Amino acid sequence: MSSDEKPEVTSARAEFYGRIDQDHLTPLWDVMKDIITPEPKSGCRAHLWQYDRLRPFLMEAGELITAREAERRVLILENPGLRGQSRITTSLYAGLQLVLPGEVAPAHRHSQTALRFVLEGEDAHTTVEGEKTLMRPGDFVITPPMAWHDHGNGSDKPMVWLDGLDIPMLSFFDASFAEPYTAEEQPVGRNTGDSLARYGANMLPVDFEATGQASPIFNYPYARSREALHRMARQEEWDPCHGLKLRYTNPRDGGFAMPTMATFLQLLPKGFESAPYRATDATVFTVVEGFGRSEIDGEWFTWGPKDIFIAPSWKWVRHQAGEDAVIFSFSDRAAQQKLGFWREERQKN
Ligand code: 1HN
Repeated sequence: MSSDEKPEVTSARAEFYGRIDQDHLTPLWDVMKDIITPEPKSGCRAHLWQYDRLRPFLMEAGELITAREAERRVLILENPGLRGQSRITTSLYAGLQLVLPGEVAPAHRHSQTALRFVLEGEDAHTTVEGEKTLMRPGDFVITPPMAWHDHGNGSDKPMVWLDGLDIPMLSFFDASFAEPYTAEEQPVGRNTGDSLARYGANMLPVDFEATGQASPIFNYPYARSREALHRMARQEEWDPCHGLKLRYTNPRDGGFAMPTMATFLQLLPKGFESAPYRATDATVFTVVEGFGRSEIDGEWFTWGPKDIFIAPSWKWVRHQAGEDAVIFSFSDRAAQQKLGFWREERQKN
């Protein structure tokens, strides 16, 4: 576009703008430079939350309110540039959820897609559409749109996971629907592990027909994903920007596991220094193993296990691993690629 300047507001123009304003009209030439920017311009800021700082607040919340009363006992991670909007990035919601031993988070369903990434605890469960899965640290669990889901903790330790939902996207489209189930827990009609056996062995039932766009696998266990990365690492072939990075897929078509959100697991070997990278999908990272630091939009963030950090859209990111590190991440890349405007750029190291 021609220049950064807006056309001058002469008194005749101002008088005209005032008159058409009453008819709910406004001149494009006065706002065009603000709405069609040459590059992404976002309120979303780079930020890191240290798990050690968050955990005591979460446990305190555990004493203040039950999972039953809260429905979901979650502390929302609000981007410092987007306070009050329940957003971790412009298009995504994230929070830390606590389920204490003996608790139930009651069954409900909604049009938003949810992902869980387990940070702490062992063998608490979530039930999705009649199948219960036990969760362990590093497991990536999906709740598809309008799927009934409830959580419970039959173990003797608190369970904490990172929730990621496409709430701001559904709000943008005014497409939010939600309803409670008629009981606290839905009936379990399938065996634990059934969907992983059926859809997660690089095979599909011979006459498989997909219902909905989300993956029919709803727990991608960390043990398997980690094994894949560590085995691949022996080959010593690193992507300059990502180290080794795998995306979670839907076995139906090899696409992302969820329709709106993309999820990834990457390994950065000890001493690795990635080349600067940027993309239009603002990304939420959480560290599973290892220590390191990342430079995002010119600022360094030092991270360790369970820390959560944000890379906003189109800001340069580079990582340095102090020891072998495994990092989970999610973004709206699945939606952006379907709609055809996702973009990335790499720098040479
Ligand atoms: C939800 O259903 C869960 O099921 C977590 O655990 C967080 C945030 C907003 C709306 C629904 C869950 C949520 C949520």
